[in-house]
Amino acid sequence: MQNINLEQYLEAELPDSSSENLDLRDLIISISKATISIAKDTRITGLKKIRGSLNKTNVQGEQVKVLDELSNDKLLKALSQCSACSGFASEELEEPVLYNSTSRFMVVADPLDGSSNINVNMPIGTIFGVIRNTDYDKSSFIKSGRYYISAGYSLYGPSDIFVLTVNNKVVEFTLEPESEQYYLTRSDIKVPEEGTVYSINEGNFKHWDNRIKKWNLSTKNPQGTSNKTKKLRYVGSLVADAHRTLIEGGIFAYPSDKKNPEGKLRLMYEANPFALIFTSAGGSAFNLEKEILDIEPESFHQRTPLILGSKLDVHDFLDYLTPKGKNRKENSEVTNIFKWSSKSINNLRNILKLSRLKFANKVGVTRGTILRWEIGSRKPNYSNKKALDNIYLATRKDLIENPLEKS
Ligand code: FDP
Repeated sequence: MQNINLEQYLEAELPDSSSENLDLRDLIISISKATISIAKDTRITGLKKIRGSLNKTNVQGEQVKVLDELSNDKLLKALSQCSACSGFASEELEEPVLYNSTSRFMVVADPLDGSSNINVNMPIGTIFGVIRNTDYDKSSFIKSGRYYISAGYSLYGPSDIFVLTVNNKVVEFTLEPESEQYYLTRSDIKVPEEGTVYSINEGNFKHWDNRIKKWNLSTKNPQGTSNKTKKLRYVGSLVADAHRTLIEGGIFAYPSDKKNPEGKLRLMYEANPFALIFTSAGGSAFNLEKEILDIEPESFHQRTPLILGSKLDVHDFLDYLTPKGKNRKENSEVTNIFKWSSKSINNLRNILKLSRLKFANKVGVTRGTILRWEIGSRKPNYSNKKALDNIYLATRKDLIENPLEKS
């Protein structure tokens, strides 16, 4: 396993047969190179005098650290040179940057996550998500997590690692510093069904809803009456806390509270990438009501509560809010699936000016199936939806309107 580098992994996972795969490979390599350069900075922040703050605040009113800005610049530059990337949006930019409106993908990122840990040499990271460019415009950034095709993060810690999800698989690479190459060190990561750690900022206890207080007390079990005690671990860098949860299981929670009524973490470049990674690895990712991937965003920098981790632990937490999973749904379809309804299928066929038979041939089903989808008596399955995605994306340059938006 040691000998497979990131390029080789991507060549096998995203074969040359499709130009979309080639674009995605290019994009991921560009991001990974920027993270290698950021990793080099993180090794010597004290020596390079880059562990302090700049005299300015970002769009969220938070103090910008020198390393925040350096990391953002590195991603911005790397992506501007990648022809597969149509635009970049990040925590450090008030507005997304558009390079080329017709390229296939958009990138969202938190260039340097956990910045309050820079000054004390604790783990920090870079988080990113890759979204399909469906609208040729900045509005492509404001999409639910179901539109993300890939996501990942770098964790700059004792080792520098790069965790990636494509095609529903989650893998980890470790940076070999001399050759400056990422090598595969964990393949097919699966979140354990239940874990022994809970991770939450307990300093916020007094601001929590009573039901969250109840969950917390039961989890830490101060009376020693329950047998479900867990250990507390909280680094305060999302990348580090989430990575431990991904590998060892358990729960990471940053709920909303009286101080942060919307939650603290950002939906587009913190919660959605981790939600895609956890869901792909068989774990769960919710706000306090629904799956993170199903949240329809209203603005790019919006915040959300984030509950991540082992299925059993996340559902146990949610049971304190909505007893016994009332109306709670989980959808394991995490790859490039748009929401295909009877109306959007019909819209797509009409825009392409195809008869039901011709359209059916393109999708690989019968004419009758198309009819049933369009009248709503049957729904496309997972691979049908992938075929519809591909038809939509392959012809998207000719599409004036997005059929998905009209459903
Ligand atoms: P930071 O403020 O240091 O940038 O996204 C912000 C974040 O770190 C996350 O990495 C981390 O999980 C969380 O905030 C920590 O917040 P608290 O200090 O409020 O616990």
